[in-house]
Amino acid sequence: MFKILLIIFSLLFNSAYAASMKMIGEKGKQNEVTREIVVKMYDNYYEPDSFKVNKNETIKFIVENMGELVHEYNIATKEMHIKHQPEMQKMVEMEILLADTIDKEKMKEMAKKDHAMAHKHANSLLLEPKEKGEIIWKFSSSAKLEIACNVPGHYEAGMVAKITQD
Ligand SMILES: [Cu+2]
Repeated sequence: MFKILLIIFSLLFNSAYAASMKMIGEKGKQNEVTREIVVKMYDNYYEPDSFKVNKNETIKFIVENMGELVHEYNIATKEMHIKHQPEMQKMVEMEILLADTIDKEKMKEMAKKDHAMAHKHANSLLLEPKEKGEIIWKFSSSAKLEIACNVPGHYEAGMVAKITQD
């Protein structure tokens, strides 16, 4: 039996982000899943590195971190990823996000002080090496999306997968 550890986190949740969340689709329901896609995360790329989805399709992504570093699996627009990156940098500076681990205690402590920090995002996973997670996502929007890792340096290194719609 493998241990599933889902770490869905956020920083600086705000209404602008909430508005853009709707633009990228929505959290899917298990009984509407039509496809399961297994994705492996390495240092620093995804396999597969591109996805074709149909409008309104609900997909379950089963994500496993095969690398030696912490990686993120985040479904969003390019603009949202770019905006999210300074927040990830802040997590590194606060020593919550380390190269190969996440300080979950510190993350919890921070969430107590700032409830915005505790808000869970349905569109992203942050996984330590050997961890697995799942995201069920309904592609109800036709926005241009990409899956990316916003751990500092990884996006720039090419840790991004394109999503295309028919
Ligand atoms: Cu990464």
